[in-house]
Amino acid sequence: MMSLLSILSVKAEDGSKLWLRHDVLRTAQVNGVEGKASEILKLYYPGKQVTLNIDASMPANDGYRIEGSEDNITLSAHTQSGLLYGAFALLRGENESSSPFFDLRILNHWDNLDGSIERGYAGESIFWNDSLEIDHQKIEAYAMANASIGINGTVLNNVNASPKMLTEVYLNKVKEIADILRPWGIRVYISVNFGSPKALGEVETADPLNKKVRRWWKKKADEIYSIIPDFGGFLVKANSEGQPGPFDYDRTHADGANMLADALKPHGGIVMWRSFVYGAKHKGEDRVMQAVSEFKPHDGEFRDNVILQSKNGPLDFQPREPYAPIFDQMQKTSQMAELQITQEYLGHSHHLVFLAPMWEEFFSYVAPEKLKGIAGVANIGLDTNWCGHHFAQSNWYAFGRLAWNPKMSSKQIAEEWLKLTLEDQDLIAKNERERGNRRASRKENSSQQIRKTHVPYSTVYNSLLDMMLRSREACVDYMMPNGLHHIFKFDHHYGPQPDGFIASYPLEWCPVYYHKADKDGLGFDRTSSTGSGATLQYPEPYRSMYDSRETCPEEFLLWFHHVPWDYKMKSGRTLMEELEYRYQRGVNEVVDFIATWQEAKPYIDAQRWQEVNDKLTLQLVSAREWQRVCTEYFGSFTKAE
Ligand code: GCW
Repeated sequence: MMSLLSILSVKAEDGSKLWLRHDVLRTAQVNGVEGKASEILKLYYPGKQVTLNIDASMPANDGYRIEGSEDNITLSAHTQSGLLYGAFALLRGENESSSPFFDLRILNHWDNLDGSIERGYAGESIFWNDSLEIDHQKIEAYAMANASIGINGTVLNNVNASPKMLTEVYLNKVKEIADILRPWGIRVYISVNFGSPKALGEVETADPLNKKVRRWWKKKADEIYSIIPDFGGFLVKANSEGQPGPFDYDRTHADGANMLADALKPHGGIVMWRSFVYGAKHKGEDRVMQAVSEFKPHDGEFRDNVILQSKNGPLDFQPREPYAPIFDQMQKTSQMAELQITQEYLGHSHHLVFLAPMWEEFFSYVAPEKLKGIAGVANIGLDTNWCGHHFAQSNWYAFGRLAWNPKMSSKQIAEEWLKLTLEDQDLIAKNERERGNRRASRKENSSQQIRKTHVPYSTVYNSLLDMMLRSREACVDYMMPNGLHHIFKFDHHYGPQPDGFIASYPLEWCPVYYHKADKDGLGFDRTSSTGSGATLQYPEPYRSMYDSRETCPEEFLLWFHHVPWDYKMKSGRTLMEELEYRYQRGVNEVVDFIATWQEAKPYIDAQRWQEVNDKLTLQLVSAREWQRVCTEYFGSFTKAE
């Protein structure tokens, strides 16, 4: 068996070990059931006596119970996975029992079969490449990382799915991957192309009410389960951004989803049907309203193994959006939230942006109790450090921890991640010693330099924590403050293009459609009286609050209102002055992050320090570009005659 040792004995600090940097091998006495949990404990848990115990009387989920004293612990769970999660909790130094909030804690990989990744900024796919070779070692390391934060499912391919995924060659690869992931408690799922039976030339149509089509999917499901008995199910993007779907045959989303659900049902599989739709049935309507318009009439029509999967906001993973009202509107349909871990609109893998505060904000509007599960669009690729930016690892980590417990605070998550991932006890000790020595000799030499480079670790730690927690708001400020949205460059969604308009493109892709700047003011009027009426999709108290310019929170002002340039904001500044102030504040934050990182230098290994520093330099260039382009562009309207 390939040992875990070989997975982890990678060179010093290149980020490849993620938050699993237990490099001192210790022996622990482990009694009881074997499996990944005992393997992990044997390797990493300090010479302690841990008894593992499968307890069928515990609730039938992945929870665990930790009992006993420090050096004589009993870890119990209903499932093997529960033991594994408990083992990782012990490694994090926890001693409390816990069980997962969501049963479905799933990563979505937008990986194409040729190895490229849609909106991936950390190298090629860890699963797919033209030679169809599976890197077992890599995938096992991936599995362990996921298990360590409680993730229990993964969708292996892009929602813009190739019909080839359902052919024998690829399904055999899915099986190979499933076999590696299974011992780590992770199920595999795949994205399917709705038009597959037709695209593969096996049936002349993909009409979901056609008997041959239904038979085709049933047989396909049987085939999949014959090789992967614990297969999870399908994720589907239908009639969205050019993907085929039931509308092509004048059928409904429910017709389409239910056909797939019926095929999977005998095997216990589920369908995750996405609500990310626009430009199909309700073309011309305000884009943020279209999901509710399309799905609401079918609430109650979906099978019980269909889950509607919606992005956190009604538009598209912007740095800040109000929550998507579909979560309130669909009352008889099971729902999941889709969060984006990869930073498509938040600076790719160049910007340091910790996303947990954004997700915490989402859960403050949409109670986790409303949801059956949670999906995160992965930021993982073949880069040595997995995520492109060392700090982007914290977003993968945060997603897993929130999927386990959506009530965890982003501060708690950041603290855990920082300690596990960045702290180096030897470096801290060495520098604290040196600091002591320097202090002693300060009488002779009290230069600024010494004081600057030798900030105590506790101060540095607090600044790093603070930097992470402020980073998302900073990004909102330097990109799109006060409710501005989707003013990105067309092709890569990295830099600003507020003047973006291409006549041959759908209007919903053009920045000018979203900010509606003119000589009178700025912002998208979505009010019930003079605008699109999107506010009406929200229940009270949000409906009235968002509908009125006076009560609308300023962070969403330009999302819901077209506001005069000289409108007085709460700060006393005019709208334009406020925007200028926010853009500057965002840039200042990045300057401050760079200073924090400088202070942290003595406490961080050289390679990771340098790599993060290089990225911060780029982030500042980018933040300044956003500031300059946007303030100049919007400013030009205030000067218009
Ligand atoms: O925001 C858009 C992205 C597309 C993505 C789509 C979706 C997978 O720019 O790249 O396609 O969302 O979520 O389906």
